[in-house]
Amino acid sequence: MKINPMIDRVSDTASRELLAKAGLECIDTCFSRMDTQQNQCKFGKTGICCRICHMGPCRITKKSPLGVCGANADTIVARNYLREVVGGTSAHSDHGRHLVLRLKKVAQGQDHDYQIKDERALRKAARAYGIEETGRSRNDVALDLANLFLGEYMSQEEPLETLKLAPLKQQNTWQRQSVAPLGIDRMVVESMHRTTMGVDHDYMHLIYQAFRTALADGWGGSRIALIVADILFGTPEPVRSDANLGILREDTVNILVHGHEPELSEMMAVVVQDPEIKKAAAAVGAAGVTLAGICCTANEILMRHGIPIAGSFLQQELAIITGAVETMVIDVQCCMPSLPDVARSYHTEIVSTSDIAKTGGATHMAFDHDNAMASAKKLVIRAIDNFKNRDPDKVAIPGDKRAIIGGFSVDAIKYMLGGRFRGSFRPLNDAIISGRIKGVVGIVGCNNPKTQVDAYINQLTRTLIQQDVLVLKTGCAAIASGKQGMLLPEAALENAGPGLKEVCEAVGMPPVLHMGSCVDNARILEAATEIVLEGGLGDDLSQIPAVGVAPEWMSEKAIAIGTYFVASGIDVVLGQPFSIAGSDNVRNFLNHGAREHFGASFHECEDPEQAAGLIMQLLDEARKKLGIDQKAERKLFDMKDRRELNV
Ligand code: CUV
Ligand code: SF4
Repeated sequence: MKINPMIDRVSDTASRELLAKAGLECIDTCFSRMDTQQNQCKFGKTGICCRICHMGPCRITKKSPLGVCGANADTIVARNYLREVVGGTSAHSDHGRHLVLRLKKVAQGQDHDYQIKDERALRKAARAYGIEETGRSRNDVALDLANLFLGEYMSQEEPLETLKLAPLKQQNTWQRQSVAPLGIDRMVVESMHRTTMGVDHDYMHLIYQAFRTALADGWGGSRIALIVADILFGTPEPVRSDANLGILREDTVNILVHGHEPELSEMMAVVVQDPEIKKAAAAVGAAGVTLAGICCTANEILMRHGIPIAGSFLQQELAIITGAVETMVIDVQCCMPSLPDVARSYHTEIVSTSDIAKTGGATHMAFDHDNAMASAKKLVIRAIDNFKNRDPDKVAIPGDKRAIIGGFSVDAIKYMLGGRFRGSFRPLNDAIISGRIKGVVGIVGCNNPKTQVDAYINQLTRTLIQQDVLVLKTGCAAIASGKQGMLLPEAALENAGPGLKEVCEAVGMPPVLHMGSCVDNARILEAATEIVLEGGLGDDLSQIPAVGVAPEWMSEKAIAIGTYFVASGIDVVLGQPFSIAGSDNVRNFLNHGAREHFGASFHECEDPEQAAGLIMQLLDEARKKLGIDQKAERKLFDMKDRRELNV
């Protein structure tokens, strides 16, 4: 789909200005490369291209319905789908693994730069996993927890311990359907084995393995990643900041951190406060150092430090085109290999830092985890040194930036709802039962240059809050709302329906909640679990009026996330379909059949208004089943009402 003129591929003014600048300066971006890639392969798109062995590649057509080995479309599509789930699961889980290994070092006293920042979170997690914590030192508890988490990766015969954090009935569903995952690493290796030539050919068997593997992501790697990040870096609390490229400053050294793993960015956030760094910046004539984030790293350091978000996935190239970025630090996931090419036209240095990720043309400076502070400092000093190379003639920083509030961990939501001493989801459950809030919808995932950036996400968000739906956000979908000013309670409340507005005002909660990065989608499951445990809305996740949406997704990670949502009983609406259209059987199961076994399925919907209609219908169905579809009296009960009710 060609969107013309070029600048209409993006929505916000900052991106529009920079895309126009890219045109004038003849800089290629993903948007122009999208055109070069026109007529993308329809075999790939529908999942019927197989490259698993070298008798192929094979593609399925009417005339050639079988690959050389005899594999049909169902087998090929299901195998490809499973491999994508494996890709996504690996990404989140490896991120989690790195954090667990860090926690272990900290617990062993081998780490001088990181500490256990949130002891309460540590002890809470320990209790959840049945680790004795009373009267024990925090390092002892942390070591046990780290070892337990490593076991979650390595377990060969026992299902994941983390599954026990789900409602009991949910666990039973997974048992009954035989999708309770064993160790994360085992699931990934086994899935790769099963999809290699001549192994697993039954499409249903393959889909079930995709569900099992995805659960090892949502209730394994991702959940573990966020638990450990909270312990090491602090559980997020609501924090004010700004979003969009207007946060860059002409008079400061500008450093962007981009990617996913929070270890380095956390350290950078600390280092830029160092008086020595401020002095070094002054020495090169800069007013200081501006640190900001791109993609999910942005979400991580926003949530914990209030550091501004420079932009989302499809703004990574545009950020460099401002001409005002000294250094872009990248690690893993969603960092485009084009970055050094774009940077070549400016003074920006792209520095890759992860041992597992190098990019041609980027400077590689491996992040020394054992000397994290010194490593982060080195990067900042290098950026300061680069300030003198900035060409003022090439600088154009857009004015667009919006105030935002982020940092809504489940603990923070509980606190908002009930206060420090009686934090609970009760007020939310009551609001859902009374119909003031119709349901909860998670809008998550990436941007994709196939459609206008942020357009679907933002329109859907508005329509849903107008219809009294509480919206939870993560990833680039959260950044989209931020850039539109919708992460500010006042602005969002203006757009909210009367019921949602009433509740949000009563408890002081915005109607659109920024819950973090991609791994933080597991926080949405955690919130859904709290709703179930609080009572009154069914006893497993499939019964609560909740839906997940990935409007503009592009990553394999989104496929894993969508799959673990459905496998957890939560319906998922996709703005563009998975690559499964080549098999009616696979598509039918994912879009319909899954409902019978898991209580949820996928839905494909390319139009945001239609999606909103579908979501309201799904929420209404859930409400009807729970018997809460009758219009409740539109009044919050006070103490007098309660006494009269005799409760
Ligand atoms: Ni991990 S996966 S584009 S940064 S949300 Fe953003 Fe989020 Fe998708 Fe990547
Ligand atoms: Fe072709 Fe079968 Fe080999 Fe796939 S596994 S490439 S379908 S021969």
